[in-house]
Amino acid sequence: MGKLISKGRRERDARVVMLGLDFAGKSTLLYKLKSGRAVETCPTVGFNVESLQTPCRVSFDLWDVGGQADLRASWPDYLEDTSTLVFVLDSADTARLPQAVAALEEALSHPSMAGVPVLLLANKQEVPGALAPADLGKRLQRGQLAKRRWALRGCSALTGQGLQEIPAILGELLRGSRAS
Ligand code: G3D
Repeated sequence: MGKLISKGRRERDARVVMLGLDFAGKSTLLYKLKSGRAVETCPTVGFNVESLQTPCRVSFDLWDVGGQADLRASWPDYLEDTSTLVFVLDSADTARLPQAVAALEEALSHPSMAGVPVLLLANKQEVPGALAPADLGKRLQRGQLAKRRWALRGCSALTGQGLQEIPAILGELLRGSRAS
């Protein structure tokens, strides 16, 4: 399936895959980054994909892959040829944080993810009581993260807080992954 998914993609485009548990805000982020608007979403069965650009005009396809428990088994199909992984965390859902951290660790253990940089997005920062990125960072496992470049940023797909800098951060991570 991974080969099928990557077939036909323009050579110059990098492939950025966005994962995270269901309800973390991936689809909302994708469409807010694309259009600047928060759109109403429904649970993603399969994937959504949009082409975006970094400030240095590097084009990349951002894949939003469904995160419900039964869909997570298909995550490895999307990981082949990934230039950078974006992993979205729901900062307001502390109850499911261990599950999210375990899912991240499992995705990063996939053989095709060796050395692939990661942008962790601590979404829903505007929700009262949401974990701040620094506190969330303390709860991450350092196993797979220690083996690659990674960045952690807080954001809100609903209000747009922290989204402006995401293309630039992805550009940096993509430049690094292309150089290595
Ligand atoms: P997913 O693609 O990761 O499964 P969605 O998540 O993008 O479908 O979002 C799940 C729900 O979280 C949606 O609410 C969406 O509006 C909400 N959401 C996404 N980002 C934010 C955010 O930054 N802050 C807040 N408060 N909510 C957010 P509904 O109610 O439409 O299901």
